Amino acid sequence: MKITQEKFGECNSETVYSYQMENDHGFKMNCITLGCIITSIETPDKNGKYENIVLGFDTVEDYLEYSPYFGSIVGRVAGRIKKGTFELDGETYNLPQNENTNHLHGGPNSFDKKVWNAKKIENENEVGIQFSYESKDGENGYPGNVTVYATYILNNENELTITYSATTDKKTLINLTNHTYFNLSGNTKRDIMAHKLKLKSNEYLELDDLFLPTGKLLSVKNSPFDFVDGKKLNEAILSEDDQIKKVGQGIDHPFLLTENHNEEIVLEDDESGRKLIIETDEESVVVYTSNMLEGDFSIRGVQAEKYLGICLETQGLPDSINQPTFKPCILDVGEEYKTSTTYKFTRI
Ligand code: FUC
Repeated sequence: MKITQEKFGECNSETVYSYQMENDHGFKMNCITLGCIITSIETPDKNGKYENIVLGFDTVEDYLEYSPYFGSIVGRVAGRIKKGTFELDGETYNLPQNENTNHLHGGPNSFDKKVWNAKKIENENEVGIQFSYESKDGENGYPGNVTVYATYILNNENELTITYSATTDKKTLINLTNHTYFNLSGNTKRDIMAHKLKLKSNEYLELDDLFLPTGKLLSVKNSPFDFVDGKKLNEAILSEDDQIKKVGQGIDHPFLLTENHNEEIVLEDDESGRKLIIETDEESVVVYTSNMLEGDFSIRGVQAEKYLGICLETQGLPDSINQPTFKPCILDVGEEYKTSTTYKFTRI
C-alpha cells in the first residue's frame, strides 16, 4: 500500500495538493484537496490493462472553469432546495438561487470549490486521506459553524470507502455526496450508453420542470427506470418517457434503495469487462447520465458531450426539508452526521 503527496496547483493563492494512493495489486487513484476531488481511478480491464475510469482534469484552472462537479464532494446540501428557502425552528433561511429560482449543490463556490485540509492515513492493509473543512456560520446562507470530515480509504480488495461526518454548533442542514462521473470503458474510449446498471430500487422521485421533486414516488415497474434486473443505459436514455425527456433525455433522478450493504448498485461494461459495485448506508442514489455535459471544452482530449459519464450520488432525498413525507436532512447540536459509501472495483 502506498500514498504519496505532491503539489497539484494553486487556488486563490492556496496550494492544492494531490494524493496518489496505490494498493498491492496496482489499483491506483488520485485525489486533490480542492473539493476532495477524485481526479483519476485506474482499474484493469478484462485483459489486465489499467485505464482511468472517471472524468477529470489535470489542472486546477480546468476544474474551476469547466467542471460540473467532476469527482467532488457536494455540500452542505446535495441536490436542490426549492427557491433556496427553508424554515428551521420558526426561522426562515434564504440561500443563493444558483440554478433558476432554486439552490443547487450547496450554492456557488461551495464545498466542491474549497481547498480542504488533508491528513494521510497509512496502515498495513489500507491507505487514505482524512479531508476536513470548517464551514462558517452563514456560509451560503446556512446556519451554524459546521466541521466536516470526508475520509477516503483504499484497501487491498480494490475497495474505496468514503465516510462523511459532521457536527454543528447550531441546528442546520447537511446532505453530502461524492459526484464522480464513472465511465468503465477506460480513458473515455466510449460513452456510457452500453453500460449496464442494476439497482435494488422499486421507486424513484417524480421531478418537475425545474428538476425539483414533486413529492410523488413513482413505481419503476413497466418504466425505463426499472433497473431491478439490470439493463443497458441506452434502453432508458433513448425512451420517449416524459420524465426521461424532462431532464434532457436521460436520467437525473433520485432512486429509493430497498437494501443497504448488499450490492444495491451495480454498474458493468461488457466490452471492457469492468464492474463497479456500490454499497451504502444512504436511503437513495441520484443517477445522473450526464445529460447536461455539453460545452466548449475537452476532458483529457475528449470533447465534452452528453452521456460520457454516469454519476451515482448516494445521499438523502433532495429538497427533503421542504417535503413533509421525506426524512429531513437536519443536523442538531450534539448530534453527529455520519454516512459511508463503498465502491468495489472488480471485473465481470
Ligand atoms: C444538475 C443535477 C445533476 C448533476 C448536475 C451537475 O443538473 O440535476 O444531478 O448534479 O447538475
